[in-house]
Amino acid sequence: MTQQLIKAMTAAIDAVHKWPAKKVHIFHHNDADGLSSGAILTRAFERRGFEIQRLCLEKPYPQLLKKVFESKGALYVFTDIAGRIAPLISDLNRGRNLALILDHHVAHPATDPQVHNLDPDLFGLKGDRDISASTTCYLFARTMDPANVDLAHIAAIGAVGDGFYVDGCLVSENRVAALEAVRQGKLAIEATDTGEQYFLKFSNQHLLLEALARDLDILGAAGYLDNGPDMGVQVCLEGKTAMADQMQARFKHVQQKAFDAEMVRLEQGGLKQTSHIQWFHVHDRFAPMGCKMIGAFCETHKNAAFFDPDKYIAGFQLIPNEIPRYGHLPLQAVNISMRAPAPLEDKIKRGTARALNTFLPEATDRLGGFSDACHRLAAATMIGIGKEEDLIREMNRILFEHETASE
Ligand SMILES: [Mn+2]
Repeated sequence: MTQQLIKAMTAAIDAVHKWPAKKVHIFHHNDADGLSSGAILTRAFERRGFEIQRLCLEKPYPQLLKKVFESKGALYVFTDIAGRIAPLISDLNRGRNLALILDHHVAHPATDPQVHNLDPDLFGLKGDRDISASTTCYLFARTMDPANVDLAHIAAIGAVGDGFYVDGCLVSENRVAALEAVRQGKLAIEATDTGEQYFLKFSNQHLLLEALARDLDILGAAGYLDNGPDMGVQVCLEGKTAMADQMQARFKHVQQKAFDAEMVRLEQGGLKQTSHIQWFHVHDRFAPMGCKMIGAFCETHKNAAFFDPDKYIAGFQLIPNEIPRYGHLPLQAVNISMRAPAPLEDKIKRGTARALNTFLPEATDRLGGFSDACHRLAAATMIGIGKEEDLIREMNRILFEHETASE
């Protein structure tokens, strides 16, 4: 499995070396895994003498990809995003640019020979257990140059950030990378009652990896439009600094204030009830934070007393029409994020209620929206502004059809 992946990586690296461009555009996600992936690729390509242009994305917006792939001769690398949409990227590219995808989400093969989808999901590895995007990037970097083995500890940051453990421990390729970092004296593993804890040892710092990953999530998400992602990448490469701590505290404060205000609003009747779904819209009240804040809000507060425990929760947030470092992008879209209160979550796990990924993407498709990563208990998609109520109605329709069909 891993052998096949390394073979495909070797072919992609050959293509990179034959490609005339000496500038690489790295598109990475904004959570701890995406930031550490961006950091590993930055270092690996820098060492090969490439000029680096990093773009941090909350989602791989088709509108953005369309513009990006209008160019010719460019070198693009996507990480922690885009594995699933390799066919779309292939259609947009049509041989004009060289594109590499180092994601670990469920993937589809590329259909353009100039698009190399190196998502381990296509090589028999499980992205929600065996390998994070950061570990995928680490394998890629090591294949490019064995000297990049010194980036193993950064792979561990992303693996812990995504939080995929078996019995509380990193496994498979994630574990191999973590043990390599231990061998180099950059990581310490301590056994606990429930598994393991991981500590990162930068020159004079001893950081609990889980806490570092949560800090990176805040830098990347709450600080998305305010240079948080670049600071996150820097922290991955060089460790924490007073400036990083200050920035993170500032973003956390903004987030807390916005979340508290929204809770008051919902308690005072801001929540709309429908047959199966309770929903609300924060419009631009979470600005200037990124559009994934609505997911963080739903996740944090899904068990609040005012939510009906038997209904799905849906929150909408306007997506900013701006991509940091790229500029204006008229998306005119809203992000919807969904969760379930604990009692409904239990029913989904037992199979007596429908999982979010069985109806949100379908309803989104019917309205011409865009879905990327949807899971059973957490899901998000995007649709055009003004279609919010239609989307709720469409989902209720699917859920109702299911009910009557199973009666
Ligand atoms: Mn990831």
